[in-house]
Amino acid sequence: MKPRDRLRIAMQKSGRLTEPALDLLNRCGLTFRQSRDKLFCFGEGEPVDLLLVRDDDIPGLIAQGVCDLGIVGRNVLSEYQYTAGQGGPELAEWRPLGFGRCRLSIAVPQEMAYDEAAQLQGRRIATSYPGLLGQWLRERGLDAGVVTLAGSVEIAPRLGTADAICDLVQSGGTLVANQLREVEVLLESEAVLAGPQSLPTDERGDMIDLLLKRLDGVIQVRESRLLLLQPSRHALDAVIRLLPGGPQPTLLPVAGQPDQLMLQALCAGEVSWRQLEEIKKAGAREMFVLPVEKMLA
Ligand code: PRT
Ligand code: ZN
Repeated sequence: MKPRDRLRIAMQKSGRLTEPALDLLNRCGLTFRQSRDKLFCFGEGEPVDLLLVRDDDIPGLIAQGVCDLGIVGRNVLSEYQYTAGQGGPELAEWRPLGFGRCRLSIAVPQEMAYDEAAQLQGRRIATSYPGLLGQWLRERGLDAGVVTLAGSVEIAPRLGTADAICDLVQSGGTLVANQLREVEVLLESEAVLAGPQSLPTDERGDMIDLLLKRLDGVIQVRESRLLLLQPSRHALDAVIRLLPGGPQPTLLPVAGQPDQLMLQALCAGEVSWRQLEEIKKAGAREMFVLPVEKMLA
């Protein structure tokens, strides 16, 4: 294949991952001009283009070298490795992206007794994930019938085509609506940045490197807050002990108030009202919690 000098990222054309994936790329400073057929989006600033496809096609496109990276659910990536991708190049999960969270679980009809996996022996399980389910059964030495369905897996037990199902669960609402209950979790999933095991050695490798750094910054700030407050000098130790996790805080003098300090701390994750109230009680005032927009370590 002719070497490309622009990076190409595959993402879902239309579905649950589309909006958050595009938002994430935008936050990394990547913007795109959408083409008329909406399959290919040309990158405006950086040499990075998008290919909009069905999520199931993403691992294959990376394996074939049509795309350099892809944003896809771990569930789809892992399933590909066990099925269509077997014998092909190994794909790597470069970064977990923190959206599209769900789990691949086995669920049984509510009235079916279930205490342990051995009870699935000889049963029929409907799924769109035969690779992952097959592997899970093999690891436990279980022999169960895997009924592969493209969709509407949850109605299989009612139709009598399966005794149990193995499908994605998020809130659990679909299971409840179909009188099923979750009994085993096979995989915790979220959207991931997928790519080949090793980076290309040309400019695309450099571009991926840059993108990964920006991505790390974006993911980190998404979960970061900047905490500003004024502790009195004598309460400083007590206040610092109560700060949520993060790097060492910065301390500055406050003009005209020798007993006061200005403290600035980066916190990983939310800072709750309760935490603020406790810090205040320990001897701080003028407290602000600010979102962080960009960060480059
Ligand atoms: O057209 P294309 O093939 O691209 O889209 P798709 O229909 O295959 O995918 P889509 O958009 O439904 O999901 C894309 C990805 O989102 C999945 O591969 C998962 O990684 C992730 N994701 C997160 C989910 C869910 N949550 C989810 N709840 N994918 C599917 N579901 C379905 C699930 O299959 C079940 O039918 O939602 C139902 C369960 O939801 P709850 O909330 O009722 O438990
Ligand atoms: Zn799909």
